[in-house]
Amino acid sequence: SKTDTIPLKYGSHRTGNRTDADMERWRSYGLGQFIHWGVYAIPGGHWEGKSYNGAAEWIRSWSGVSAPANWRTTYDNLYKQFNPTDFDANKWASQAKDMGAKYVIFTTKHHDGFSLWPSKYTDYNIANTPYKKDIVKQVVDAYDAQGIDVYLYFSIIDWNHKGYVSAVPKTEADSVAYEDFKQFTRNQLIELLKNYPKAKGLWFDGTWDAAWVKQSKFADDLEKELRALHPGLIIGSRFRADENGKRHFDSNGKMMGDYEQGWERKLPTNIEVLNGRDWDCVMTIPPNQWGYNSDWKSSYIKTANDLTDMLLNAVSMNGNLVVNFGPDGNGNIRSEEAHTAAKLGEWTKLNGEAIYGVRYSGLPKPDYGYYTKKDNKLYLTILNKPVNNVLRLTIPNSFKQKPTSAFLLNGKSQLQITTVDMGMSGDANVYFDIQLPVSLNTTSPFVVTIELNETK
Ligand code: JFZ
Repeated sequence: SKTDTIPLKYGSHRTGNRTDADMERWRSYGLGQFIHWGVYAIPGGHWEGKSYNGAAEWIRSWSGVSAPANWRTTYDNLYKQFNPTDFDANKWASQAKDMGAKYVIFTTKHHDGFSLWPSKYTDYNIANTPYKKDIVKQVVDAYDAQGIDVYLYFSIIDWNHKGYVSAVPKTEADSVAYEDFKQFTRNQLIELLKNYPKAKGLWFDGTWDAAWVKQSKFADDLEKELRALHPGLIIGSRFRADENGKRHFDSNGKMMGDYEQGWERKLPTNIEVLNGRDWDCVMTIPPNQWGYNSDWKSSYIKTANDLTDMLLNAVSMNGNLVVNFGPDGNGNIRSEEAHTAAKLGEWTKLNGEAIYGVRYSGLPKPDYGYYTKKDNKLYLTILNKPVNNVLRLTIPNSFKQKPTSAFLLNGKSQLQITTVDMGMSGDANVYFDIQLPVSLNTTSPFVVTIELNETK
């Protein structure tokens, strides 16, 4: 509903969502996996015996670690010890498949600048570790073999590159160095797309620096170049800013990129705020740890049920939920994460119909759970089972379809559904009651499938 009132060269180049097959596929994923892995997995949130509460992948920047004597000589030399002998990409991929993930976002390079592929453009890469082998290639091939689409996470922030700066360069020397950094960034991105053509998209991060925000022309040209190199490429809204420094949405309020990437560890509370846009939510299992932190004891760890709730919250509003994993320095996925993935997988295997390829139902959200919809099927995932075992459906008159029958999705047992006459004239809704079996004694979310017919 926004009109382009401000002329822009480097704003959004599209109105509305993409309609091609690649984006349709993205839209049907429902559940994804994020993996944060790099040399920060070695310290695992601890440095010289001290525990750092911030996100473990940021440890290089915390005071104490960031003292020059430390990071130049110690953190940036961790790669010389990086030898994850237990790493098995096929094991990760089959675990992701069992969880029900349809796509994976993998950190090819986080803020520290360490490249998990043998990049020609920096020595700070996997080839120069004792491990030597290309990790990005193994991840791409293993996940692809399992039918899981791969997206490459790439941080524009690069603490290891000499020309990288956060603030707008002030001196001539800094500007020259920053130009060199921009070309390095471009080279690495082209290299990634050429090396790993199976990748479906790029997931950008670390794009908030004032120096990068100023690069509207460079970033716009680069995005076009990357798209031309890799038709169908999917890029989120967190890559570039327009010429007025607006990120995610340009100065006219139009989204830049193919989907909204601003839902980081948070979920929209209603469909209206999304304005019909595609979006994903990336979620940590602890409150805020992406990379491996050996100490999870001091904070709340989300359960598989918590994640199921968030997954339904996302898909009920046309979004994807991406659950993060932080493997340790040896390449193992920690037991807590493996357990949660397995639990979530048990649920997605039984109830996949309610989460994959579904859309926003068009109905108001019920208090006891979430609706998702596909064609003439409405799925009601219940997280708060009513104590009277009756699900009252409130269907606005404006909703074109009406319920005809109801089933428990897993088990397929039919449930009684009755029309409720409230005896109120001029009511904007019609009501239906679904009787749940009184014997249904479950502590897990469950799905009721409601069949709909067309009504006038
Ligand atoms: C960034 C990274 O700094 C972090 O380490 C992790 O990789 C995460 C996925 O992305 O952190 C962010 C990015 C964006 C917001 C917050 C933290 N944001 O938009 O609120």
